[in-house]
Amino acid sequence: MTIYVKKDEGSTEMNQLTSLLSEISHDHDFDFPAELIPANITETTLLALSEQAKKIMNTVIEYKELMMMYNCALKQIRTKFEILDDEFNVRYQRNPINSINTRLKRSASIREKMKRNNIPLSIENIKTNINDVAGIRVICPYVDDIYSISEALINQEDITLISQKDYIANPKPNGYRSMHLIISIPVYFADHSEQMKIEVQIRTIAMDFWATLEHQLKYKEQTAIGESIIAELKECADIISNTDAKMLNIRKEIEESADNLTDDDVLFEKMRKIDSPLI
Ligand code: 0O2
Repeated sequence: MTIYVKKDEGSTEMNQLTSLLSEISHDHDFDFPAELIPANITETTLLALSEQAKKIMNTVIEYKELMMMYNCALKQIRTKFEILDDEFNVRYQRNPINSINTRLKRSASIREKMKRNNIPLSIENIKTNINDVAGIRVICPYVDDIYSISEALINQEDITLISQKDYIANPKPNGYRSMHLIISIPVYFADHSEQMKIEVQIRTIAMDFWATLEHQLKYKEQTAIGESIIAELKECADIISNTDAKMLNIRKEIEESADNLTDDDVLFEKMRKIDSPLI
């Protein structure tokens, strides 16, 4: 954005405008060359410019605040998953979470999505209509971990489940598999609390491997993907799904053979795996 400002010591409105625009340019990377505007510009135009600048600055500040709130919501949900992982680890001696990634949707993607869905661009509309401004992806070793982790999350008192799509039980036609939840979580600030929506994607390492490569192939290459490649990708997704099922069976077989251990063996094994003091 380029705004030209008249340096006129006599006009209060002008001084306010100048400082307002300076603030915007310093804080928010606006392109603001402090140059003179033509001397014949009217006070009415300057006032209108000033009002416009105030509106822009207010929107920028509101947007920044909104992103800060989504970021806080992400910190909170990440902690919830980390706690579940710690608890499962102590109870069952293995981690049901392999890794966690969070992201805030880029402003260009938000704008593009709103345009695509014919939603007028406003802070309120972002909050109401875009469910994936804040996104968290949780990667699990095994398929049953996905269900344990999502159930444990949904059952928490402060979590409101807005929608759930089980693309594992019902994969997308292209082979995409993942558990998708849209949840809302209260976030507490200095003087108020706010319900913030988050998109949660939970999938296995294998599902994530496929989805990451498929996403790159789909979006990085400019040319449309042909039918045969779509079929090959689907085949890979199905092979990966079979492998996931086999790996889960192997784990269960090992766990079943461990059932023959005596109580003392189990206790010894648990103690062996706890490599740090409990308290
Ligand atoms: P990004 O960059 O990951 O955010 P929505 O468009 O979100 O309002 P939709 O399509 O019903 O509504 O949502 P869905 O089905 O829950 O999918 C949303 C997200 O899941 C996508 O976000 C992708 O991250 C992922 N996803 C869904 N389908 C596929 C797929 O076929 N392949 C891959 N690799 N990922 C998929 P975005 O916004 O598309 O992208």
